[in-house]
Amino acid sequence: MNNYLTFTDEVQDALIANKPIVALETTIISHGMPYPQNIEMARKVEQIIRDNGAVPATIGILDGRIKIGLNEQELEAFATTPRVEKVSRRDFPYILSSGKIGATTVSATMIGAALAGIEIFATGGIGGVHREGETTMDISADLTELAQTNVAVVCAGAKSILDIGRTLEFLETHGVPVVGYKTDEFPSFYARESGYRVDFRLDEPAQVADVLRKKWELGLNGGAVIANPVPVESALLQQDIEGVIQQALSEAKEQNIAGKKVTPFLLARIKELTDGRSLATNIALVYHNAQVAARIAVALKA
Ligand code: PSU
Ligand code: MN
Repeated sequence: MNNYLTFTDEVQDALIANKPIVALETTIISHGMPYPQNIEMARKVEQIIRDNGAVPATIGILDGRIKIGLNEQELEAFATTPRVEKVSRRDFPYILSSGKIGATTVSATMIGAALAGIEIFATGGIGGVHREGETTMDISADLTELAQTNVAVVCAGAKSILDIGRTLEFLETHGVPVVGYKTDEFPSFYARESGYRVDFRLDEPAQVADVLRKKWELGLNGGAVIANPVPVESALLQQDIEGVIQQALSEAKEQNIAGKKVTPFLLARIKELTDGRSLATNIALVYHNAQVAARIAVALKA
């Protein structure tokens, strides 16, 4: 196997036995949620994947190695170390070379997963084209990764801190299928609605697995977005959260927050401005995505 990868025994055994595996990212642990909710989420999401018949592989960069699967001590390091680097495709080689601790975003986790031969990845939401992205050119590297790397990302859509319309246009141009899992509407992370439709709706894990199999067997390289709305009981309403999002966005502008600091800043401010309700929603949707991702991973091996 690859010279740069270190596997936990659990993941290594699953790979050898051709068992279903679901990749997980570390940026949501290090930059997406506060301690201690982040470590509780990180542990529980792994358990949900096991309970649904797959093996979890949380991915991060540590000691100059790409870790495919983390032990308890490593998970805690990502949850508690004060200045963990946020790693997207651009940062990957430098962080590996430096020996620093690097939390992988969707783009970097897809790279790690693909190197390890893992096809399904569960997260919260993908990055996208930011609002005013047509002038700032702030477009997440998650989108260009989805254009080229063969990993399906199960997520609750894209946050409405983003320009969802342009995000979907970008994905279309780059040939990335956007599948609605039991939904006709593309979800907006905290909310089940966005005002935009998905390209295709599928209601069964086996159907999703079949689409992925056909895409990759045809050599149509790149990922897919499997959009899975947050469960009703945990959802916020888009109309209720829009004001909070506007405020967080204008504060980011006033404080000249730019580059990779934008998304973590907005997530943290939205949490404060909703008295923690957005965090509860965030955690609930990650759990739901893990469950659906595990079922798709199982179907893909059937
Ligand atoms: N969505 C969340 N929480 C997060 C992120 C997205 O709900 O922490 C992270 C993911 O790791 C995603 C990254 O890949 O933000 C996108 O960052 P940027 O917008 O800087 O590309
Ligand atoms: Mn950005």
